Amino acid sequence: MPTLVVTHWQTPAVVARIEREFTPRYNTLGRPYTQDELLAAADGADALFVSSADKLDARFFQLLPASVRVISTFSVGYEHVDRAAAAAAGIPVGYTPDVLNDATADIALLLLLGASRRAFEAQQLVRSGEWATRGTAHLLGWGITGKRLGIFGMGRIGRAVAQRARAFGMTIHYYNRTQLPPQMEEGAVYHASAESLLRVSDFLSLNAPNSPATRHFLNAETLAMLPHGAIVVNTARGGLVDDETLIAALKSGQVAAAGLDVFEGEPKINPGYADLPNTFLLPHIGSATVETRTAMGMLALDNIVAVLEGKPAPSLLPPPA
Ligand code: 8YV
Repeated sequence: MPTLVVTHWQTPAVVARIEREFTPRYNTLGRPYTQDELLAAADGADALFVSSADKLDARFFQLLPASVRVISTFSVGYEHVDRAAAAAAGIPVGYTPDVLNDATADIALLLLLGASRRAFEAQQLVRSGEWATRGTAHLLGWGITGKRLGIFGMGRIGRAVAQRARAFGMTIHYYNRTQLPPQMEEGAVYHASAESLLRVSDFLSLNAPNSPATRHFLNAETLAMLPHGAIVVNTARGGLVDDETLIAALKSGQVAAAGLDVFEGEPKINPGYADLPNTFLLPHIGSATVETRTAMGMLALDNIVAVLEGKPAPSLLPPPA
């Protein structure tokens, strides 16, 4: 059986398959491998099952043992993989698109509602025992029905967010590099520029990948384009947001509330977020359901098995631009 390095925890169903089909080498350190530890573990292995915590840069592919024939990452995001270096080394890299669309879009709606209905403050009131009166002035939030939701990045997850938000009576606007065909837009209003989208976004959902083009997309200049009192949610990557400027906007009221599942530099987050009452914060759990994590693990393994058997793999990373 081929030897597989597994760098992170997997669900019991995925582990059972690994045990059936591979000779596994598990990371038992209780933390991600350093790059050198991963390279050492890869020595003599046929395949690597990694995650976004593993940095697969040019150095990694230069030093990768020749035994390794395929790598698959347990993520849809692939900013941790240098695709040009992988291609130069002749190593196919699989990833896990699609299977996490619904789970991640669910979390976007949880953030949207959690932020707009002030769920953090409400939880605190109940749990602290300070909820003493049946006051009608308590914790007034902002309704979502009839509001405009701007979606920055109308890919698979963005469209799943749109589908859910429509059911809440929101009007969907979006910016994407290319306009979608009408059957995929389902009535959503296309904006050819991000600025135009921002100007109408009562609510803004970030759903674009992290790249040099999207880094710090949300900054002092773009936050000022939002309608005053907008609500921002992010299930994509923390790198899309310039934290200090969002925190300033949350303090000034330009942004009424933010729901964030992802953070630049996570798991260390800018402490300014935790000090604010108008943030609803989650620890990157967009894909964290048993069903989704199992589906991601199975897809990652499907990629590995296909390449090892010389068959077409279901989801390899697109070639570098
Ligand atoms: C995972 C993710 O939590 O798929 C992605 O890109 O960010 C999440 O689904 C993460 O990759 C697990 O390491």
